[in-house]
Amino acid sequence: MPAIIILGAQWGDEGKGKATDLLATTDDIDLVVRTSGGHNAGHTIVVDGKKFATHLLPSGIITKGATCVIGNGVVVSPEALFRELDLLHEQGVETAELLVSANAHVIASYHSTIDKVTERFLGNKKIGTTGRGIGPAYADKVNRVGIRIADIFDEKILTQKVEAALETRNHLLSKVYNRRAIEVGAVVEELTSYAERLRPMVADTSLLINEALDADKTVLFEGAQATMLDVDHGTYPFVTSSNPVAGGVCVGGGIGPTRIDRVVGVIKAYTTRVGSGPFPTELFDADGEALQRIGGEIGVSTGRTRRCGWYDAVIARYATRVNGLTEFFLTKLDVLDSWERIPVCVAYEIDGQRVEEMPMTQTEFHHATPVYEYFDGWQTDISGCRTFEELPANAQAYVKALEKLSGAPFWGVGVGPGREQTIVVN
Ligand code: 2SA
Ligand code: GDP
Ligand code: MG
Repeated sequence: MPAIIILGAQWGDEGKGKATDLLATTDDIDLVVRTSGGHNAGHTIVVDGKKFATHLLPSGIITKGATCVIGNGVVVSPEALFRELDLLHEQGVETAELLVSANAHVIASYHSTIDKVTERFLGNKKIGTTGRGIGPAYADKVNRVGIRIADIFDEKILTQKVEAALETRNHLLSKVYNRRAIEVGAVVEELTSYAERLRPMVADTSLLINEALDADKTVLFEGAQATMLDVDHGTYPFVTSSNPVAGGVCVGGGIGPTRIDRVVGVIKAYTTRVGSGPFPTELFDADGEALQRIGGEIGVSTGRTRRCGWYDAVIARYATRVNGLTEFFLTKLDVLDSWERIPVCVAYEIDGQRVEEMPMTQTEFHHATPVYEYFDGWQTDISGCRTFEELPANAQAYVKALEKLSGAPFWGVGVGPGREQTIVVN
């Protein structure tokens, strides 16, 4: 299976890092590629009880042997990139080889300033961004005033581009937000300071990925954020500014859709969300608090508490549809160990009507209330189970029911954060 996509089927933090690490370790992966987002992502990998976090770097960075690639669709903060690499080295990790697309867009410190200032300006209408400058960097890209990695190596071109980018930004900062203008020279100096360390990593990553696929090598595309945070298919405007869906992998990696063999949607046995926006199965009671506590639902990048709710099969079916999922990887089943009865949202009720599919408009989605079916819990510790048959009968029935409701087969089930705490079903 040469090209595999791993992506988030809900609102992020489903355990994509663990799924990537698992495949990278067991499937002889040659390349692990990031194609969207930036250091807003937070992936946790637990190996032999030791915890590692990646943000901008692909999770494959901790697996020796694989080459890691940051594709053209990613927004790259060189500062975050080197901070992350240095931290992993301090932790004694022998990192994999890393290549960065010459065409990836750059996040400079002013993007993060604009992100935070804009959020403050929005007040209670804020998106709840990570404050990492992701939205402003993608806005510059689409506005055709972005700075790309290749620009860092030519000071004359870089200066012209920074001037163009800051023209509108400074107008907004001084006239609307009453802030001091950002100086062109300071941004140029900031970015050129990374040139020397960055240079050996820069590559034509689209060519590299396509050549690897031509040579029948295995390429793993590691998703960041998730389907419901997609700028086109998510809960707009409460989304990130990129396309974390499967289609985004083609654009952000520079490959055609015919090259993809498997699309794996990672999905939790319940649902979480960080930041603002609608969330039909969200819980505001003791169950919500218990999911948050038992699941350790805290943002890996910002330390924010994640909102928690029950499994939403409407979202699962939607993720199957917009990504063309070939399979799911179900994570965190063990978090549900203590419940006597587990609700699952099988449909919505919107203005008195039962709705089986994701509604067409955001207004309808804001009005959606969950229709629940209830499943018996197993009330026993499943973290030591390694085969499907070892799971208690009620846990097996829960997994089988979710699979039937979600629209694609379940390939694996996670019963703990460790690499080995996984059950392969199919
Ligand atoms: P942004 O910063 O512009 O991408 O924010 C826009 C929305 O996207 C959400 N978002 C995320 N949601 C879940 N996990 C993410 N990564 C970190 C993690 C988040 C953290 O793994 O825990 O540490 O807080 C992530 N990145 C972006 C964000 O919450 C906004 O709703
Ligand atoms: P990502 O952004 O999708 O990579 O996910 P995060 O790393 O942000 O959040 C997922 C969290 O769940 C991490 O702390 C993982 O270590 C943890 N995790 C992953 N799979 C499982 C599982 O099956 N069970 C439990 N209990 N934790 C898991
Ligand atoms: Mg995460």
